[in-house]
Amino acid sequence: MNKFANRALNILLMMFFVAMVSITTASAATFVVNTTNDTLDAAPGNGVCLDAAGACSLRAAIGEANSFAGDDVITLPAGTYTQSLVAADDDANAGGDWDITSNITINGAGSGTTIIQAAATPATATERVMQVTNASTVLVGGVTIRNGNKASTLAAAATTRGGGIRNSGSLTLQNCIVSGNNSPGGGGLRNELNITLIGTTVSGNSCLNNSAAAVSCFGGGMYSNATGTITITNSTFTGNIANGFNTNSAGFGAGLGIEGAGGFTLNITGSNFTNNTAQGTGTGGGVGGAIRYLAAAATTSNITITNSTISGNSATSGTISTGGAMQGGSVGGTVTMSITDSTVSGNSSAVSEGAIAHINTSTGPSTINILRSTFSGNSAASIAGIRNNPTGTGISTVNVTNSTFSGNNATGAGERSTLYRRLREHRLSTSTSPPLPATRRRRVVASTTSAARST
Ligand SMILES: [Ca+2]
Ligand SMILES: [Ca+2]
Repeated sequence: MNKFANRALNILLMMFFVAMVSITTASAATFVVNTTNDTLDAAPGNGVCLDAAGACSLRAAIGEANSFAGDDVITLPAGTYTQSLVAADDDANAGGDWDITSNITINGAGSGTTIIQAAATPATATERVMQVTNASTVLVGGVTIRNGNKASTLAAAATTRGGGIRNSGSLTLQNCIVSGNNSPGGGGLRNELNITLIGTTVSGNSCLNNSAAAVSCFGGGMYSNATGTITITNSTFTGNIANGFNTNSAGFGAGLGIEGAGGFTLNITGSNFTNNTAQGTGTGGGVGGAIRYLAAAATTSNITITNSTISGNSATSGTISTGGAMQGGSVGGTVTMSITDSTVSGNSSAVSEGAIAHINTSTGPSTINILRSTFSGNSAASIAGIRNNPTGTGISTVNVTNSTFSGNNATGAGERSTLYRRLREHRLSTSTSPPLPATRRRRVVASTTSAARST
């Protein structure tokens, strides 16, 4: 291409770019935050972000963007943005959590420098950090979301769902940190539609409640009850806790808990689930150290885990601790889980299933496909590796192809590894392992707790 053709192309590209910019700006506005104060916009909907003091705060920008037509963008510079306006449990962005009610993009300066917090320290706030209240499309990039706290006696209470963010829309978190948040129904994140995490770390969050009664908690890092899609790419869940610390309580899904009555899709790629802890007391226990997955009705759910690592997670204490890495299955529907090019190692359960406890009480089929993956160093008192546990009439199958099972250790004096022993025979096998014979389908997981659901 000669230089004249090059110049013509450049001019054309420039014209195209200018056209695109004008199309974008015609239907939306960009609001640039310039104060860390927590203030209301003085005139929502006029296209200008200004509080009574003449500044643009995060709350004013969200309030203006909620009211102003178009898909708006908020530029959030480095700084620490702390809630100070009070409006308990409101969903109109008047105070407490920042409420998003329209399509908004929030661009932080980076998760190390742009901090959005409910309080300066963990476990002191009475509000979550942020809420997407309806089916809006929201992108939040380059921020830390921290120190939200919605303590409650009820795991299922609507107002207490989600310590960091409660999402009822289609939310993407890109290059964010979600840390130090707490709620009995989703410590860091609570998803009720679609959520995508890209390059995001969910760490040090917890689900617990302050009831004296036997109330369990669901999802230390994230909890989803959606009939939607959960996409986790190049992200990390670490150091989250599901703490069912009340009498006879359970902690479900320390890293991630998913319970979908309408079927769900969970795609995990290039991500790590490490050192998450599920714990409980009495007749309860920890259920799913990294991930708890449960299809709770006659629907179809699909899980893919690719190029990912699940290690060092644990289900501890209580009498039914189960699934050091994962616990779940189907109590009415069909679940297919494919684990490909991944590692499940060093997970432990105080009672049973060091790696995966998979149940199927339904009439439909349930399948785990394991391809080119390694299960090593997992441990439990009973069943170090995987338990495939169909108690309904549905056929449950674990297919293992080109994978390694090594050094998994059942430490108890009672029943040892059932499926694990069988899987070991297929170490480095290119064949497909058949379903367990009926004689090996034994030891029903404690029924009420393992099937328990939040709402
Ligand atoms: Ca305004
Ligand atoms: Ca709210």
